[in-house]
Amino acid sequence: MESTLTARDRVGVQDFVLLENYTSEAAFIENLRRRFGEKLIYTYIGSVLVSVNPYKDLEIYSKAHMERYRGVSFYEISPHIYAVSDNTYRAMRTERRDQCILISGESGAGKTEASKKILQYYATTCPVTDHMSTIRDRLLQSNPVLEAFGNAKTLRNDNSSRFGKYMDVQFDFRGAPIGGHILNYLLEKSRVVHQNHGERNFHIFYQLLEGGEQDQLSKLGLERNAQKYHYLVKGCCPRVSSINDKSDWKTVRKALTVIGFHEEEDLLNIIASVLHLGNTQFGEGEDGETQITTESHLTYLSKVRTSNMNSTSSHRLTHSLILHFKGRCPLSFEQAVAARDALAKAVYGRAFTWLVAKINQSLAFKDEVYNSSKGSSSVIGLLDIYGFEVFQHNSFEQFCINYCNEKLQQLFIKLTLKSEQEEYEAEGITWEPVKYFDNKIICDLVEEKHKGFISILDEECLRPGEPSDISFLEKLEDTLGGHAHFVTHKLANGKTRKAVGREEFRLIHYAGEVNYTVNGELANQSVNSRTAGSVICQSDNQILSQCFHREEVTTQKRPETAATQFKNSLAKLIEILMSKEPSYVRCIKPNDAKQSGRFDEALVRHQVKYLGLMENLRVRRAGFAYRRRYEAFLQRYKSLCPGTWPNWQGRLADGVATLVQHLGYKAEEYKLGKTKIFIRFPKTLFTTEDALEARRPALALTLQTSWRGYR
Ligand code: AOV
Ligand code: MG
Repeated sequence: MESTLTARDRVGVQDFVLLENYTSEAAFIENLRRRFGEKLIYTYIGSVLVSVNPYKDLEIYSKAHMERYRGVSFYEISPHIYAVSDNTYRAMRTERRDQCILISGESGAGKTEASKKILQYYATTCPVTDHMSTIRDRLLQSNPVLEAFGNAKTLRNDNSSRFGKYMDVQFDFRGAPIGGHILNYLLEKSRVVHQNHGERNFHIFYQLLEGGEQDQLSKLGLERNAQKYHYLVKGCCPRVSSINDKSDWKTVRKALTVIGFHEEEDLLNIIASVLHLGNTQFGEGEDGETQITTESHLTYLSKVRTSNMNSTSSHRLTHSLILHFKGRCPLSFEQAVAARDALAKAVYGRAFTWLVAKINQSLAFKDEVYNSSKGSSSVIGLLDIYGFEVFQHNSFEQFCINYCNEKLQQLFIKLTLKSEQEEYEAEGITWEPVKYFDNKIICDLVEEKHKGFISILDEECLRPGEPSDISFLEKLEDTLGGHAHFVTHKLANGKTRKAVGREEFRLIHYAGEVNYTVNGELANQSVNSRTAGSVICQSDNQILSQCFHREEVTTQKRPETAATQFKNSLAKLIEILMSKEPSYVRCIKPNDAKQSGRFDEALVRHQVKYLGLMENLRVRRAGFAYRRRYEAFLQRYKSLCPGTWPNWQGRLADGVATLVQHLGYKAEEYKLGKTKIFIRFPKTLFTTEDALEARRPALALTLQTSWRGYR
């Protein structure tokens, strides 16, 4: 095939493995910067794709581009997310092994965009029959729906995913998409009731208010003005220039139709009820008791919550808000506010989970329809999960997110080393151990039985008496004091540079140090607000009554803490990923201003560090920089040796041996495996390339491979 590479495509090296000075972080970043300057946002580390967010529409995602990457190997064409998509797809088809693509990077780095591009690639290039097109459309349309409910404008990203997502796409034996399944992780529920300055609540609220029809809004008791709702004004940011809520609303409505969604009215009721809840205010009654002072909202709340609600249940909801469920003692003003917010968060969170379940039903592989493909399907999983996060104040949510990243890093180390080792073994080449930082010690610190962070948290939550955030912190100090990755105010003894507050603990993550506040840690752990749940499960609203099961709110069994739940779901995720063959996309954000063309070196350096890219490169380069199958190597260089030109007739391995001997390769420069040649230093390869170019200058630019461009 003709070369698809132009001179511009060859700026820098397109695979870091071929960097001469591969241990130098400066050289690494310089290569990224040079390529980024030429709008070359993709670069490999072996088969890992590094992507730098261009913050502008590059014209590299057309159907024609997709076609160019079909069936083409990594080395023949410039790096691209489509190359990863295609290679993964082909590996699934030829090896019949489930695959997964793990996308990581910090907020705004381009993970979600990458996952959408992969999905679009499959939707466009995979074969489809008529009824399969339904599934294909549903797979694509699940995105706008989930983004409306699970994404929000943050300071870092105008369309930030506030939940983790793992999506399986299932293919039949012909390679056509036939189904899908989504797992969602840890929605940032606190956003429902509070947003930081400059941030918004979830998109859907603004979409409904902007785009909903007038009579629809009246029915829900809503005004077309986000400013009127307490839950929408905390961030002082009702509008975002890059977002058109009105047209997004249309997109979401259409997507819901494609997905085959019939409970729209109930769903709108829930969105509205959260807004009404937020506007429910409390005051003091004559006897000093807490009262609801905004009856009108409560009326709407009860109206929208259940279509034919009787006055008793309305009354009960009122009471559930202002009275303790169990003890029936009146709540203080603050407690009433907290109960209200907890209810709003619970309702929204459950509705989101329900929505995912609903989408899953619609994506489910239906055996009876696709009888022909029974039993022989394979899966590609896409993981788009929050990256490592460090804020001024970090709480339970950041803790979970960063713990998740520790686990994924651990998986990455294990799998990368494993696959390197396996390749060496398969090729009969001695494995040389690699030095790297194993973050298992931090994972253990968090999750070890009895003496890990989560165990201690569980214990403290269950303990009779008056467990508090501070008693929890003391317990942590007792158990974890002396651990190299755990620091508190008391344990620090002035040894660290950055101060640790009295209500904080610090974890030294593989990616950096983070201080977490324990303020509210214990309160965060109760996963269901039983008080309100008991009323809600009687609701006529189909969605809510399905979300809050009666048994759950009446059961005496202590529910799992949020931390334990998260740990368990993460363990399941890791298990799923371990059973598949992984590919990796590492996303980098070039600047904090969301601007195109700006490359902030310090910011990039930081990400290179905590994405573990240098570590990754070191592992990949540990033994041999380059490896190539015998036939490909011979095909390319046979003209350099009279013995192999024009055609080698014997065994391929012998041909390659003859060739490299003639080229003067020294013994320490290469090894011959069973099917591949392994070359230790890029320089060896470059010298050979120079020889080739000297011999065939005219051909050099049209060659099918691009090794020249690596410099
Ligand atoms: P994220 O998923 O990694 O952040 P996104 O995928 O939402 O980040 O990307 C953020 C924004 O960057 C997008 O809305 C686009 O404007 C732009 N962008 C990203 N990738 C590309 C690309 N390949 N081409 C053009 N623009 C792009 V978060 O969800 O916040 O962690 O929680
Ligand atoms: Mg995202």
